[in-house]
Amino acid sequence: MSSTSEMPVIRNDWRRDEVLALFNKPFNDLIYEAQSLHRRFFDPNSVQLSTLLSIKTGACPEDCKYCPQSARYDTGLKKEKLLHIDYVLEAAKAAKLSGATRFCMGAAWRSPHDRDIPNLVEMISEVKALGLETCMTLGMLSENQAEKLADAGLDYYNHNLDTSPEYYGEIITTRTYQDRLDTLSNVRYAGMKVCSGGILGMGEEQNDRAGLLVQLANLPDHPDSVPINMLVKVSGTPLSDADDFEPFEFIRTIAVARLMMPKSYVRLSAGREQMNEQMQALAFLAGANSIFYCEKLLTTSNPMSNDDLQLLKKLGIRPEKYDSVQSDSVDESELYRIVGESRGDNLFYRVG
Ligand code: SAM
Ligand code: DTB
Ligand code: SF4
Repeated sequence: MSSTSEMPVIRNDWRRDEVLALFNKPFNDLIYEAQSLHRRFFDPNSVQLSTLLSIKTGACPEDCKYCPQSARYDTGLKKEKLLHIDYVLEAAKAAKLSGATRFCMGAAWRSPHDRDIPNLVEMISEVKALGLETCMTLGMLSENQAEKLADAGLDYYNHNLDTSPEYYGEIITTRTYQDRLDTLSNVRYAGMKVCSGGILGMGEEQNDRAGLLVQLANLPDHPDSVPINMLVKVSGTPLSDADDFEPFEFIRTIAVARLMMPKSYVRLSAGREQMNEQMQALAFLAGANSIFYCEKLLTTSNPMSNDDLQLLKKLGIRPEKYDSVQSDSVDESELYRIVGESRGDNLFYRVG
């Protein structure tokens, strides 16, 4: 039983000064505290695997300075209309076969058109029928649109705050911070799980990283999933020449997110291809317990699945299972054998 003077672990009243104090603890103390709290709520040797698919690519009217999909920047990206359901299902089946438990579908929209909703509803129900959790990220949602996606059974909706309220205007001018908070509130109200995080390495200061985490942790409920992306610098975007982000500061941000939102999945998200194995291991030590898995993010590349499985194996980390998947799916060792064979190598190991 905790004494009354002790701070509760789940808090929605974080102040920026105390968050900055966490950021500035000695590295070993910070990581130790984050890992200790992590162990109270999660299996420390388990990581959730989500696979992304871009279901509508490029030609986005928004001006997010990091994004290769904005129509305002010449990034050489081939634009594509909303994918046919058959293509989406093939990709979802492949993701499941590779061991992912969640399938995240992303569209380069400011917000979905109402005419797209029936197609999206079909994608949700058919991907779910494969035994995968579903997630979508489609831009801003009205209350009504959020309800329709929730009724279709969408498990998660991803909508990032990206950075602090003060720095936000340096990155995006075509929608406001409040627009983003309103979408998160519509998603929560409709009963879907919230996935929301941000991007590091866009020229923001530590104060902005603290500000982002304060916004996320002081929402009425902590997001169920918190993606922490390292900026992927794409040629043609205004942030293509941003300075490299300091690796230890990245790890510190993961640890502070873990301490502020102890029950949330903290996802080591975009940018893993630019991180070595040691850095990813430190991110897991700091409390990250989810990754984007399979060779592509939305439009940029991600580490090869086999490399990820080899890393998890070296660290003794098991891919998390999804309860409803278990009864009708091949067992984990079989999944690894299939992934290994499809790459023509001999990756076959039993986890757990
Ligand atoms: N268009 C929708 C939106 O913005 O909400 C959904 C797709 S958008 C690509 C999803 C998220 O991907 C963005 O909010 C941003 O956090 C992340 N993202 C986009 N480009 C990125 C990059 N170059 N590096 C890291 N993260 C990126
Ligand atoms: C999130 O926070 N990161 C993902 C997902 N949510 C949609 C997207 C990363 C995109 C990286 C750049 C690209 O591949 O286009
Ligand atoms: Fe469009 Fe989303 Fe990219 Fe912004 S982040 S330009 S809204 S696809």
